[in-house]
Amino acid sequence: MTANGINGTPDLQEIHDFLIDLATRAGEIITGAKPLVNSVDSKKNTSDLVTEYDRAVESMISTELRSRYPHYEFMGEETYSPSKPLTNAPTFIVDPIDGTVNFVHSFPNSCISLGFAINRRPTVGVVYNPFTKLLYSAIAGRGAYRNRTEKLPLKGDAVEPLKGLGSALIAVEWGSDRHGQNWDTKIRTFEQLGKRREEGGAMVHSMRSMGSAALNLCAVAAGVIDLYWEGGCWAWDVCAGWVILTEAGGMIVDGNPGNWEGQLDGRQYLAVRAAPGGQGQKEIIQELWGHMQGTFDYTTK
Ligand code: LIP
Repeated sequence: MTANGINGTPDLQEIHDFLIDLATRAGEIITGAKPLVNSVDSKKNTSDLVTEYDRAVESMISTELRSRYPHYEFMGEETYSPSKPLTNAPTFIVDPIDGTVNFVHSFPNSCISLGFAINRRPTVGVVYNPFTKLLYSAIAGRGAYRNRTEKLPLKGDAVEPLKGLGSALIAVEWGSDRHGQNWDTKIRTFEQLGKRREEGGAMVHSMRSMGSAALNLCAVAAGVIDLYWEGGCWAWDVCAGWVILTEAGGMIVDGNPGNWEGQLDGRQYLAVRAAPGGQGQKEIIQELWGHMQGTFDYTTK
């Protein structure tokens, strides 16, 4: 077996350890930065931001990964081209700064999200918030951990069954698509999830918008958030967090009703935390799907 993919099976432990090393180095760039809200560049609109630090971190990470693993593919948020979609090939899937809006406002909830997928299945994941120094990581089949040693979910055997939306804390995100069908679906569903039961709502405990898909998935993996529902993310937002969540006993399905197999590049996701024997996982997914007001459509946007 070789580590660099020239022959044989990828050495997942070696990849995991290298990704942690890269995330730590990237963290130093990010915490040493002084982004200016008023001079930041935007991409498709004023809430879709990119900074020189996103570009510098992606450049460092892609250079290192291409040099060490020249036979694996690379997909990164800042260099992505729709003409090179995700394939079955072993692929590093990287978001240099997930939570860029938080980063430019110095709101300390951003991370480096480094994933590795084989046959489109998230296989290694490393998510590192350099402001809180919390590191989440997992290798498929080998469990998920916080700061390398604390097994996820954090409550371990004491993790509670899911009792439905009425006692759930849910992560949702506003995203940067602020018009049309996808926006309407989000906003109307937020209202429905929050509204009291007498009026047909789910009256969830509450909703949180923390601004980073990868950290949301890690919060669900840790068990401190029960569900995370979003449309509009990309594979680099979710690849690393996906394997961390599923290794922690969580599930991830389609953000639209009915499809129990979430797609890595599907752009709409519903994640649910671990429960003893999976108690209540499927039921709460169906309950959320049942409360959706409309559906997402990212096929043409
Ligand atoms: C962002 C996500 C955020 C989501 C945005 C965007 P970025 O990633 O993590 O949760 O709502 O649509 O994808 O742009 O900060 O890397």
